[in-house]
Amino acid sequence: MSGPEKDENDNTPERGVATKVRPKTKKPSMYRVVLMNDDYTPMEFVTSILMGIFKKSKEDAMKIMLNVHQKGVGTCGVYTFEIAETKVAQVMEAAKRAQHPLQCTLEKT
Ligand code: TYC
Repeated sequence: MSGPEKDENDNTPERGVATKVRPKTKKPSMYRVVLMNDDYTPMEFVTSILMGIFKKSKEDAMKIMLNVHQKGVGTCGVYTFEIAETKVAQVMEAAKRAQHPLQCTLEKT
C-alpha cells in the first residue's frame, strides 16, 4: 500500500506558518488586603504594621495609615490568595497581641 504518509528519510523542510502552542495557564486571582479605621489603635502601631508586614517605607506607611484614618478604609497591598491570607492573619495576630482593635480583611479584586 502506498499512502500519503511522510517518508522518514525525507528531510524536505515543512512549509507553512509556525505557530506557537502555549499551554493553557490561568493568572491567579488577586486579593486586596484592606485595613479598617478605628478610634483606639495608635497611629504608630498601624504605621509599624505597614512597614513590618507590608514592607512599606516609613513615608508610604504614614500615607496609607493617614488615608485609612481619614477615609475609614484603605488598601495595604494586592497579593495572591495565600499571601493575602497570611498577611491578614499576621496583622490580626499582632493587633490581638498588642490588644488593639485593629481590623484587617481580604477582598477579591
Ligand atoms: N484612628 C486611629 C487614631 O486616631 C488611627 C488608625 C489609623 C487606626 C488607621 C486604625 O487602620 C487604622 N489613633
